[in-house]
Amino acid sequence: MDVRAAVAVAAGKPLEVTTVQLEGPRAFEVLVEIKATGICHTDDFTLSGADPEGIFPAILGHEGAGVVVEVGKGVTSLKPGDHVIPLYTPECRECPSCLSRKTNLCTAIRATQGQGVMPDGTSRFKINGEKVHHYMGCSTFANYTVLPEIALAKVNPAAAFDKICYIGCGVTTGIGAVINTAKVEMGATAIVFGLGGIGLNVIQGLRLAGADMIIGVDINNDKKPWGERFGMTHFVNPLEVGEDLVPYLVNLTKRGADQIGGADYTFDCTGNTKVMRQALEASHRGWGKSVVIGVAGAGQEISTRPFQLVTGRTWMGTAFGGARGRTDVPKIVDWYLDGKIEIDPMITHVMPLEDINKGFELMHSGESIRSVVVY
Ligand code: NAD
Ligand code: AHE
Ligand code: ZN
Repeated sequence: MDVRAAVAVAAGKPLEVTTVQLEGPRAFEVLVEIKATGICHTDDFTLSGADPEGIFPAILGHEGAGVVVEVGKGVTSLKPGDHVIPLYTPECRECPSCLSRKTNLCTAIRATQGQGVMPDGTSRFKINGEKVHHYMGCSTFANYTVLPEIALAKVNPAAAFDKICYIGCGVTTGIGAVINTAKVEMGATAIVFGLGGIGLNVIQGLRLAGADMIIGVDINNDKKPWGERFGMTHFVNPLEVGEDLVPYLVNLTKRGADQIGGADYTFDCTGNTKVMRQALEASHRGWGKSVVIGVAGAGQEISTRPFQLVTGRTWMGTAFGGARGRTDVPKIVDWYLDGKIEIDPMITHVMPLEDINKGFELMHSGESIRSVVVY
């Protein structure tokens, strides 16, 4: 069938909105009509050429929501009409990783996902007979796409697609980093570096977990009211502190009898490796946990003095907030429907597919929190 898609033709070039041919679902695959998709910084990262796994041409997008149209042979858990959220971290419930109960990083189809193809090694997308790659197993910048059954979470049909698409990455990543990865407890102190589409969800996750002191750090002062809106208690602009950021933050987190300072939990939501180091070193001696969420480009590395770890800090990372998609995503949709978490105010811009490049511009200028494309 012919579908409308925004195609990433080459690194650093704007997406081209055009007609693409999509083959129907093969065995254990599902055809989904995508109704809405968010634009995440990771889409921009791959489009920029910084992603070692970036392949062109490809149909990017991994933060979608839609409806099942057709199921391939062998599909048992979904049927036409079901509302679904695509999962770039699938949940097969059979691979050693899923069975370990120690990680959400299902390995059933990760290799082919990274190669931009379906699990059988082929692509369902073509333009005039030429192969176009899938992206993160999702390709939500197309109004129809094909995904493996294990990469779809069935969700409550009462929820609006143009809001819950954000649960497909940003919301789950931010809240999950707090609850699943860091396991933040009531009364904790925390520092969130980068108050964009992910960082604000870390902040609302911290509020949900009952953290006392939630410090937001961003080089853009416009993010201050945004952080406050979701539970931030203090804001720091590194460009304005007038001294080294780490000692400044350590000093800020000194409380009562504890004059050592440093936050119980810190989160990098920037993808900047220098910020990742600051986040680790601003965590508390003896027990601080620092979670890397941001994605850094090919060739970039993190470093610190090993003494930072010898003295009890833990450096950890999270993908999709440690969430097991088919199990956890439907619950997060219900949290949204029950008013337990907020999504609507973070969706600052909505646009048709034709204007998708505008969504990337709004991200670059720092004007948007999340742009959502509606089909
Ligand atoms: P975003 O562009 O919406 O937000 C980034 C924020 O960081 C902006 O507010 C920006 O002003 C701020 N910032 C930039 N440099 C800074 C600095 N030096 N100090 C402090 N703040 C700074 O991006 P996003 O969608 O929130 O994504 C954030 C990062 O998380 C990206 O690297 C993205 O690829 C990654 N990500 C990771 C996962 C995961 O599963 N690990 C999931 C989604 C996104
Ligand atoms: N392809 C990149 C890594 C990109 C990356 O880390 N992706 C995150 C999700 S970001 C969503 O916005 C992730 O899930 N990682 C785990 C995985 O298996 O990809 C690279 O550096 O090669
Ligand atoms: Zn994302």
